[in-house]
Amino acid sequence: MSNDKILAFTVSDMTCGHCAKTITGAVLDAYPAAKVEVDLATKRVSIENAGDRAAVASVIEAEGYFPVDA
Ligand SMILES: [Cu+2]
Repeated sequence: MSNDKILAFTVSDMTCGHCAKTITGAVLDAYPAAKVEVDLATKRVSIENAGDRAAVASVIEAEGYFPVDA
């Protein structure tokens, strides 16, 4: 199930390029058609064309990070 709304999370424990890559990869594995944008400076992750907010948050949490609504 996908839709075209944009979800935005702040992930405070996303501290480096490796974290960004891990999170991006996990979201794309779950939602191959998604578009993921990461801004490390603001710890913000924007995700377009994925699942609902709770499901996408779960994917990020499964990697060991703690996304909060941004
Ligand atoms: Cu990192």
